[in-house]
Amino acid sequence: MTGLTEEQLNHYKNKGYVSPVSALTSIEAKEIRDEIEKIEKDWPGALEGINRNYIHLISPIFNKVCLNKNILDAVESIIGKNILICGTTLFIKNPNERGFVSFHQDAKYIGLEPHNWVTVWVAVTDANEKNGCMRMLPGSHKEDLKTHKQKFDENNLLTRGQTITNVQLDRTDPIILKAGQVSLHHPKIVHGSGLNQSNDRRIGFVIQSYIGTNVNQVIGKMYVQIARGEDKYKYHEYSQTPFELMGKNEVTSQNKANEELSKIFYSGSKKIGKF
Ligand SMILES: O=C(O)CCC(=O)C(=O)O
Repeated sequence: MTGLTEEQLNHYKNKGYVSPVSALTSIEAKEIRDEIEKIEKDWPGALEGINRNYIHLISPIFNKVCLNKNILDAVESIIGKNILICGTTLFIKNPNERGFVSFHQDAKYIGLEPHNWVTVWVAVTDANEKNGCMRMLPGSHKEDLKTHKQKFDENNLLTRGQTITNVQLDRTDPIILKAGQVSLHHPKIVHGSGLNQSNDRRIGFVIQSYIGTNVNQVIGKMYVQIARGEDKYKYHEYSQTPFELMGKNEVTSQNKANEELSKIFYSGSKKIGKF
């Protein structure tokens, strides 16, 4: 295992994120983009709303990304050798839309305890300040979970539009990535992203998240796959590896997982958002 260098690991421990980490080639990143754009063309709506989640269950190409050795080595440096994939999400910002992500902490509503998990953001396209890359508030992962306002803004790419207010932009670090590079962030780090002001799409394929096998789901039920090591705890349901793009079994398996995910996302909320 290669994994993160000591410097990268210290950065993660001190700041709550590490970036950029080399993972895929630009050709592999383009393969993901092509797969996304093929699905959008051949199955309109198939990646929208709740269906932007668990997309590694409907495509062998997306599934392969989750098993990428460079990514898993980096993840292993943080959470140890017994690793489950417990979700994927697409964060797409098209140039003509007003999509943004309010500042939030991932651990707030997801019910994964303890916090032995990490999120990997795979740059499918380049991500930079012009096209609305993520911004991290360094060190904020050391603080408690904060109050989030549930705003449900139409252009917010988060489920409830959950927002931590009064985050000073000039105290945040931009996560600038080339297509194929990844960043890794801690469950409690405060992060968000602004508008895409470029004339191309900004696409993030987010493995949300890799969890240690010792991590339970305290709100609902989650579908996982083993990425590395051994699962002695068996806390979760297992989903099948996809063999065929958008096959019947693959779509059924995604739908089942998303039905449960939706219950977790909106647990205790009076309103249901569009994702
Ligand atoms: O893609 C973005 O801009 C935000 C993604 C995000 O919040 C996350 O990966 O946790």
